[in-house]
Amino acid sequence: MGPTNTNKSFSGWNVDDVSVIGQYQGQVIIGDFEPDCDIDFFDFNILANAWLSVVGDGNWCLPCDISEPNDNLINILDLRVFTGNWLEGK
Ligand SMILES: [Ca+2]
Ligand SMILES: [Ca+2]
Repeated sequence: MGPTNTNKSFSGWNVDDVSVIGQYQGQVIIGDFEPDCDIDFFDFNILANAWLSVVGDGNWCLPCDISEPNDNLINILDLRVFTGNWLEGK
């Protein structure tokens, strides 16, 4: 099949119907709240804004609840996990 244009189209599929789309296959880093594949002060800022929040609080941040197990509270247990991964990534 050949390419399509405004003058003529072919039955079935055409070469310009094919596209290649990349997909990120990298590792998810726990604590990468600002998802850019690293853990830095941007992520810390998000954790700090959610500090001592619980479910239902205005500053609650579900992704920040990274303690094991999750306990619906953002506190030192989450900070320990976060600092353990500090500067991971890029
Ligand atoms: Ca990040
Ligand atoms: Ca927690």
